[in-house]
Amino acid sequence: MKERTLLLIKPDALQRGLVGDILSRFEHKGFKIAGVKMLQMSKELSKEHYAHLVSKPFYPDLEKFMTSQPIVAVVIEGKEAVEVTRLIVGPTNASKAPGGTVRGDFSNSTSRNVIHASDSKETAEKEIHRFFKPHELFDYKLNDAFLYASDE
Ligand code: IDP
Ligand code: MG
Repeated sequence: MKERTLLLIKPDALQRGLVGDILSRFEHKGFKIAGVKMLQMSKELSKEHYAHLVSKPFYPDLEKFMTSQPIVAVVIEGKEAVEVTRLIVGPTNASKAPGGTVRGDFSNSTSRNVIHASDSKETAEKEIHRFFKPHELFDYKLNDAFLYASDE
């Protein structure tokens, strides 16, 4: 039940005033915000976070974009947080993302797709550690009885 994942609300979303709309989708789904902060990514942090993409032709644009303006990093907690969050976010190419997903509703671009979400439990652990110190994450009570049956 205590699964956690990392979201990054990207510079395009902050510039377009979409932070509240995006965050509310995860709250309304029943997830808990375990941590939240604004930061501006360095080039080094971008290279670490997107290590799987540094050799791609689009990487220079991705790095420039992600480091150009502040972002909002969020740790989301709840049942199957990694998988469900990816479903709410939608596919990488926002042009093809279904309506109802964050990317489908707010973007028509692959490179300016408003949000990042960890893609596996292992990645989530690493990414949370990359962006948050332990004391920046909060363990507080929500009454889960309103969200799930006790046997879920
Ligand atoms: P994801 O964000 O859906 O997990 P990844 O493949 O991990 O997708 O790529 C990370 C980010 O790199 C994407 O969200 C997008 O901003 C950017 N990106 C991925 N593929 C492309 C591409 O083909 N062109 C431009 N940007 C891309
Ligand atoms: Mg990814």
